[in-house]
Amino acid sequence: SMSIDDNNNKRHKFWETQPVGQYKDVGDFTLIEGPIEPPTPLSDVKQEPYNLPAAYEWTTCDMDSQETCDEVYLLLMNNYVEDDENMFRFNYSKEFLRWALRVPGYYRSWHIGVRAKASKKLVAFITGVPARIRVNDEVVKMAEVNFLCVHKKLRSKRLAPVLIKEVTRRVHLENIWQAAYTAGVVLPTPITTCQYWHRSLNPKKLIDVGFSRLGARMTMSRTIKLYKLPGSTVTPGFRKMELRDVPAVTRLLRNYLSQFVVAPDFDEHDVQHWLIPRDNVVDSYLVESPENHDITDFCSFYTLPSSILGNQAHSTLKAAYSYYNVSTKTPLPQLMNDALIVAKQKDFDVFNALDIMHNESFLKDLKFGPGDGQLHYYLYNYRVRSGMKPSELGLVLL
Ligand code: NHW
Repeated sequence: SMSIDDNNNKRHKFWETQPVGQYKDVGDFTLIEGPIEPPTPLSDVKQEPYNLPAAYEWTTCDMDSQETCDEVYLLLMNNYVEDDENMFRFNYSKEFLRWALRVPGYYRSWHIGVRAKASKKLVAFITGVPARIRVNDEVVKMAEVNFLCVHKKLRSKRLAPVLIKEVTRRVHLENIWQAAYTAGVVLPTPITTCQYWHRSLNPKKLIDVGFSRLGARMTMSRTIKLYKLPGSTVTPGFRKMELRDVPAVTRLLRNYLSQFVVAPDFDEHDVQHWLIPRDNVVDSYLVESPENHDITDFCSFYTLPSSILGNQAHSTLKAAYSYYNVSTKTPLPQLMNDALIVAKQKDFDVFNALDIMHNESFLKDLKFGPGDGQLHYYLYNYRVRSGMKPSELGLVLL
């Protein structure tokens, strides 16, 4: 892997031209927090889409259309993110994509595809959704950019910068000038770098498919015993979140997220969209005090399976990803242990979490192991003081 110096020296022909923190700025504490460049007058924003190679055309993807949703699903299923060893590929479900893209106040024009002119086949994709993100004391309107994908046969042709410029243009047309995104690759310049941790729920399958390995001096049966979980949750008053809980959960979450340097500014509409349970998409649980019915704790995870590439016995890895968790009364490790128990009941193979927010307080105790993947967080056209730690981050992107 590359050292910091190699990254500093690596040229980024596209990213060097963009209003993002550049490597030369890292560690310069004189730079003030805030926009890197001011907004331009809306009338100066380019009115026509950027040029694509002649054989391709832009398309706006209507995620309400079953047909378009299928096309997007298949493009991502076959061409989206893989691990370094090309053993697994994210397999976001259609319901998940609809949830992730049709958010409160979304712009259809930010769901951008590229088609081959002749065949009309969808060959590339990028999306933005609007969000209010707080950075220290400022709440900033941003686009959360995700699902950047170029068909495997069209890689390394500099199509990605065109997609990024086009989504930027369409975000600018809505008078929004900042964005947040994550990537497994190092670009100029992460606001922080996080690590994934994995908690085996079905260790035998994880070992069989090569996701994990039998530990030193471990047998399969000892491993299965090590990761065994109780059959039911232990916290009194632990139950699924319902629509009527939205006001209480919003209060709990807003209060909790206020301590982080970067976090979403959720209102009740956002909480209703992002946290009300949806089958096979997002699960949310809370603790309602059996005495006074106060909502004191909350935990959630989303469902993101991965295709297992080239395994005879298994085709998908069912993974749960830790989302937003708040504890005020139940200790966080106990709350998350209950989350593991329900995830196991729902037949997930693994529970993943980043080392953000207060997650470090439960990862080791609950037998999560560090993964090899890193996730870098970025802001576009917004400078944050350098040296932010993952534990100061309160934002989860899908
Ligand atoms: S990260 C997941 C990205 N997707 C995948 O990894 C899927 C599999 N890979 C691919 O489809 C979550 C292709 O490899 C992609 C690159 C399309 C990734 N972010 O076309 P070229 C997100 O979706 C730069 C940003 O030749 P390619 C977040 C690369 O550094 N930039 O490459 C998305 C180089 O630029 P440089 C990335 O392999 C956030 C240039 O692309 C990148 O055929 C987007 C090479 O282009 C990545 N993940 O296609 C930014 N990967 O300067 C949003 C590569 O180094 C910014 N590159 O020469 C905000 C916009 C909104 C602003 C509003 C005010």
